Amino acid sequence: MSEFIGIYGGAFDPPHISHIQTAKALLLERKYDKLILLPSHNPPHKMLSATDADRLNMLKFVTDNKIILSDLEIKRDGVGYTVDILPELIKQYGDNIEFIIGGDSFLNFDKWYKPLEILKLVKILVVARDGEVEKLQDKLKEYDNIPKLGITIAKYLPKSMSSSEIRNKLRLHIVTCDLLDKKVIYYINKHNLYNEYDSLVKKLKSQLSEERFLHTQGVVLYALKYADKLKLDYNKVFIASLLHDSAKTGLNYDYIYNKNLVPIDSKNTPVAHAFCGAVVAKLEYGIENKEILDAIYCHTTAKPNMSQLAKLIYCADMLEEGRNFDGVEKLREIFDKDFEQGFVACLKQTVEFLKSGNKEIYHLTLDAYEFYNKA
Ligand code: DGI
Ligand code: FE
Ligand code: FE
Repeated sequence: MSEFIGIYGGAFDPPHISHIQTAKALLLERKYDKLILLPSHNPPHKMLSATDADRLNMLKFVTDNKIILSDLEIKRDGVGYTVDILPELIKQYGDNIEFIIGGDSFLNFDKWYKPLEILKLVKILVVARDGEVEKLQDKLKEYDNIPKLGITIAKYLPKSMSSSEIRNKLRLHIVTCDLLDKKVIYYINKHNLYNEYDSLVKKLKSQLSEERFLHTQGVVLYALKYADKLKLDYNKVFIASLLHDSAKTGLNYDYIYNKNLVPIDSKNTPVAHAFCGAVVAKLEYGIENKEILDAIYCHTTAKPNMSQLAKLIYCADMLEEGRNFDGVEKLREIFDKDFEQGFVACLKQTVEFLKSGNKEIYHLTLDAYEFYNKA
């Protein structure tokens, strides 16, 4: 009988603690002789991703005598379907292979390329997330009468950890000791991975109070969580949310008013920093993109006819994890379910808050309120 081999594929961009814990736990639970880490291939120069070489190097810190790294998929170059790579894995590791896939992938398994072929080549281990198990058991029943080597749902439930959120945190200089192995962190720092926004982040950090910078990090993380879903450009979302409060420094921005770059009636009001922020982002941070500058401009007041990007920054500013005003949870729920409704609810909440405090409301805020309540 050939050795029992678990194959654990993924982007590992970067490999995090939960990847490592999962590998070790599955090794024990399934009694594999070896577990193979199989990083996927990224096209060269793929934006905002570590290269194949760097991901291989980071994974080397995770390996030991039972956890083995394979560059098979990376070396193949070009898109590889699972069904095509399996014969190569069998050639190398023998025919007693269990292929590990996530619960969410298994729910779409019938839409994979040639799923029935896959089932004849290898066993499948489905790794569920908390709360997914029942749904997966139902799904598994659909394969009862289909020829296969075996499908098992792992008992081990991995801690949910997202590599994309970790990349965002690294870009924002948020400490990730609880998410990444020390050696991986050291490698990332040494090789300047995930540092695309370093100069902006450093400059901003030196200009804002600690508290304001913390809030800003929260806004960026919150906004980025929705960038894909809203089909917004990652870079625009990152920069607009990063620089939205770039004029909240306590410095004097009279030069902006003296040059008439923003409406004079906003001077010394709570909305001034948003208008000035757009100018600061342009002149002091070198941001030229109109959409980004516009989103910064209206992040406090909102305005009629906002772009999706501007709405997202407006809401993320209000809903980031550091906010704890009454009703914020409810607003987050609405926003998570329906972006447009969430935006209108945020706007409404702000106007009602200002009214109840008898604060003067800036005319652009009132225009926005009227515009979106008619719509
Ligand atoms: O800069 P932040 O504190 O992160 O948040 P923000 O830019 O939304 O705005 C700061 C404050 O401005 C907040 O307490 C709400 C208030 N604000 C928003 N629109 C108006 C306003 N204040 C007045 N007086 N008038 C407005 O139209
Ligand atoms: Fe602000
Ligand atoms: Fe803010």
